[in-house]
Amino acid sequence: MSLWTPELLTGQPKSVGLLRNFVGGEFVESGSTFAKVSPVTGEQIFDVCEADESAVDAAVQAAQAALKGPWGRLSEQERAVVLRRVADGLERRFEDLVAAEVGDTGKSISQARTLDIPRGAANFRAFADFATTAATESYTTVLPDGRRALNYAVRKPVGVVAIVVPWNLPLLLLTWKVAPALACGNAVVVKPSEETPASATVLAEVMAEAGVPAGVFNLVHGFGPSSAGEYLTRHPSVDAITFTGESATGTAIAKVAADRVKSVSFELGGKNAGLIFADADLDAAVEGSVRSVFTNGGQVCLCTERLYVERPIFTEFAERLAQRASELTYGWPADEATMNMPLISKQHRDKVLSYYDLARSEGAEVLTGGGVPSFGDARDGGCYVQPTVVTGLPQDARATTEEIFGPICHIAPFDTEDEAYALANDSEYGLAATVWTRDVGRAHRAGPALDVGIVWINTWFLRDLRTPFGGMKLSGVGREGGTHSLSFYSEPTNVCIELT
Ligand code: NAD
Ligand code: 6OD
Repeated sequence: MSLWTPELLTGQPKSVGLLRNFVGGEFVESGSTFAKVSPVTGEQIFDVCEADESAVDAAVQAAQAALKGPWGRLSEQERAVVLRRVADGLERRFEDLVAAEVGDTGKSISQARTLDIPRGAANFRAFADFATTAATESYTTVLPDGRRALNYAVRKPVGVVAIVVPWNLPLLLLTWKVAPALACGNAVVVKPSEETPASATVLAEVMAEAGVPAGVFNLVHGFGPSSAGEYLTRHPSVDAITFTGESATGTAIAKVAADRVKSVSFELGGKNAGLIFADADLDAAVEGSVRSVFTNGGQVCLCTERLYVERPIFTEFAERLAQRASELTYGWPADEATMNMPLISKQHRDKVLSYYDLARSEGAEVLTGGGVPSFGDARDGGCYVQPTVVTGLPQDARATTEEIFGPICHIAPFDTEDEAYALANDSEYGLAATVWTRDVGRAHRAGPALDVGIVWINTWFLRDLRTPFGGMKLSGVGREGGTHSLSFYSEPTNVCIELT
């Protein structure tokens, strides 16, 4: 019987499925199991096999063995054919992936259908294309004595890549790294979040169905410290680590990686600013800010948690944003109209609620929200909080400087363009910013002025997969996307031939 039933959408499945690790092309049980509960109801939905140290070692060895087989000798075009089969498979298993993703996260079915799952397949198609069309460098050298040489770079796989990802956009963030890693000829061991083991498991099924050679894609479930995440990132045969998650976890992994000088790519936390100028289309700025603050329950690294609004429109903007936040509909995930989703876990809900309390104790005025909704049904056992808008905090309050990762933003006024950039840049993080203006000159000034990896003008979370993606300061190390991914997931070797 399939594990991926529509019952998962209710957070109340009749039976609890077992999710296994995928090593060397086989689903295997290993070590103990842990319970995965629904954030919608708090009821258990899966038993998950936690990979112990020997299971992680077996996965890394399977990946090493796969690199010695045909996979390592395929051309980019041949690997691209396999990647496109994976994309086809993801599209064929679309509804299973929706059930898996919604079951694990409680996000709305409409978001899973329009964002999370389509991006999984799109990542494989995009990187199949990039890898087959990307050029490498070539130079002709002429020395003073007249000798000439041709230099050209060949791109080789890095080897075994460890991929460790979080729970907020599970399939999207996982495939964003698996697709380029495979396109470049690597073998991977992936460790999804303990909170979201399901869509990674469907991806493993799709890999097998698509004929990806055994050992090229391996999946280990478990936690971070003293569990699968740590065993994987400190495994001596892992050649590179790509990680998305909290900045503090990035620091822990960086220390482990430094011991063996492993190459790392880190996509980390954010405390993103939105700047609303008085000349902006106010309707668009309000609706755009509703999206950028509250999408996915505020649990997107790119979400806006600090809004700065030019003083003449501050009061109107704040009132309209608070009104729209209070209107966002609750509902079950299977209801297309649902807009609010639960936070991922009780632990994360407690953290977010502690920031609601902290904001109040630091002197915030709560314009809307600030508490927990009540349903009178099974969702009262879940992890919901109210979308919240606050104002009145100083720039250095903890609630305005620390990443909360929930459906809350603080609004403050500004008077000049330079002040707006200074306020936005006054952060330890540097991931994303959004600017709302109709002034073309300002739109072009904002990019260079803001110390972040991505600046959106009059939009949010619109992504061309060829562009560099990553963060500055505590928000990350390196860039992925298009040729930037190819640079991380491959090693160039320069070949120099003297032309006699
Ligand atoms: P997290 O850092 O707690 O966990 C992420 C992953 O790392 C999980 O799989 C976890 O099991 C694993 N892990 C934890 N400790 C580890 C360790 N010591 N060694 C190895 N692995 C370890 O993050 P989270 O709570 O799952 O996700 C939320 C965070 O992710 C937020 O800070 C958010 O901003 C960030 N994020 C960043 C981006 C980006 O692109 N910059 C995207 C999504 C999420
Ligand atoms: O769009 C992407 O590729 C991407 N990496 C998004 C990250 C979202 C963070 O939660």
